[in-house]
Amino acid sequence: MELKNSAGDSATIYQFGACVTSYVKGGTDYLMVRPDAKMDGSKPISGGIPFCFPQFGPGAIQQHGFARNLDWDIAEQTDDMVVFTLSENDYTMEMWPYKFLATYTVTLAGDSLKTDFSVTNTDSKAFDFTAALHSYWSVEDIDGVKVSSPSFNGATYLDKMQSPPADVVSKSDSITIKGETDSVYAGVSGDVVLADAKRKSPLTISNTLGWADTVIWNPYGSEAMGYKNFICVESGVAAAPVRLEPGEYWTGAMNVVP
Ligand code: TA6
Repeated sequence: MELKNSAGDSATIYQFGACVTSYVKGGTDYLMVRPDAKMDGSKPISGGIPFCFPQFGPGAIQQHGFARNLDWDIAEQTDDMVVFTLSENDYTMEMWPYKFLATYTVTLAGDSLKTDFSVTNTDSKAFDFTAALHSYWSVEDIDGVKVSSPSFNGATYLDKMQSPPADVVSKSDSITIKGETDSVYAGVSGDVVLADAKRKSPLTISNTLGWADTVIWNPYGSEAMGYKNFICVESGVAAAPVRLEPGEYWTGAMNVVP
């Protein structure tokens, strides 16, 4: 489906995985879909803003969880806003035995793309989850990219390129990509700014609620994945799980501000 606003901006969203695959403002698409992505539902969409829920990364259930593998329901839709919902079914219960209601609202505002993700525990027992918006931001050239936030400086990150993965303390407030990178920064939230040397103005990934951590991923050198033209700067609760008691809910809000 496509959202449009009066400024001429647009966003394309697939019901499969509730995945936003493009956000065009002022003629620039700020999202990227990998050249090796499958768009036919045969695997999760590798691009745009895929969902990782109820598990980020490898673990007890399939990589990145099931939310990106399922058709979400559309609860509400206007020209510039859509509300998706997802709840348990036989497939999810077999993998993760909890009842839940996930709600994802995407709004094409005049100045930004707004996302709100809420999870409610509708079960009679507590559950833990991790999650992320595995956002693929388009860039002109990865070698000219800098990702900044004051909270990077002093943050501990899990460097997944080490074997085994190891905690490292960051000594800088910005990140450039010099090789394959897969890092989970605990406590990096708020405004994370993505500057691209070949673009006039930076993109702000504004985490206003819930999303507590930031994941940086780029498969540097992989032409098949189109590594030169994207960086994943992911808004997550990935460093530590969120626990929800029956009836409790959690909300993560992330706005993309060009
Ligand atoms: O978020 C980083 C990461 O978990 C990497 O470890 C890498 O595997 C990537 O996501 C892509 O995962 P996918 O399952 O979409 O191929």
